[in-house]
Amino acid sequence: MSRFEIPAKPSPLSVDFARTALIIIDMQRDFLEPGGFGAALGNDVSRLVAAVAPCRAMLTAARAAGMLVIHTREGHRPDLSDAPPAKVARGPLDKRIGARGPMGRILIRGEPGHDIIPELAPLAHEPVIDKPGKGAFYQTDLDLMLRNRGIETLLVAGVTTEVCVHTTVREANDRGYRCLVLGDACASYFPEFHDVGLRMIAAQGGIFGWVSTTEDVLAALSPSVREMMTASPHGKLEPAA
Ligand code: C5J
Repeated sequence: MSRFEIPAKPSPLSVDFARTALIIIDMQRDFLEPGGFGAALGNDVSRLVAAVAPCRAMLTAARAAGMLVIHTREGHRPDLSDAPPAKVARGPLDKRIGARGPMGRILIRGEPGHDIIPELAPLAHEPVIDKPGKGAFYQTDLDLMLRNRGIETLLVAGVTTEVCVHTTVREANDRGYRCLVLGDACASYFPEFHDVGLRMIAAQGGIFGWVSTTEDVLAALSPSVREMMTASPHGKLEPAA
């Protein structure tokens, strides 16, 4: 594949899709559905739904284009040995990491709530990075995986914009990757944090990276991939049925 120029803030970004990976951050039931970690923290989880269709559209296009797709999940071992006590000891006892909830133990690997939502379920060959922190590089083999594949650019989507997306973008930026954040494929429980989070990434000449939209990235992909996508009644791009 050749290089494509993608409209973005603060400036268009030239991307070689053969050296690009799509990374979808923490689209887990624990963050998007009632009864999980996000809800335990008092958040309105319905605010994250907006990111699902754009993530799905981008995921379908990336797969069709043969792009490396990586999924991440935030969570901990059942014995909590990888969970810093300072992270666990927050909030009421019955709502902490490891407490039992309607989707199993909160933010624990192997529990139903820890799963990625069915709409974005990984395929068998797609790496899933289980991370104990907010950033996808912290205590994981993500960097090794990307370097082994010669990846230079990351298309970043997922939740939440100002927490795990931001932390991952900052970590990636420090490691020399170009991050193109798909603003509409990210979401936050706090719309104002989402907006400011995206502005922070592109500010100061792109201090952490670039911000674009799913639609602009899809438009840059090959026409055959684009033909697979269809506009939904809500004006969002979705995979054709
Ligand atoms: C949070 C995340 N918000 N995936 N995690 O705790 O952003």
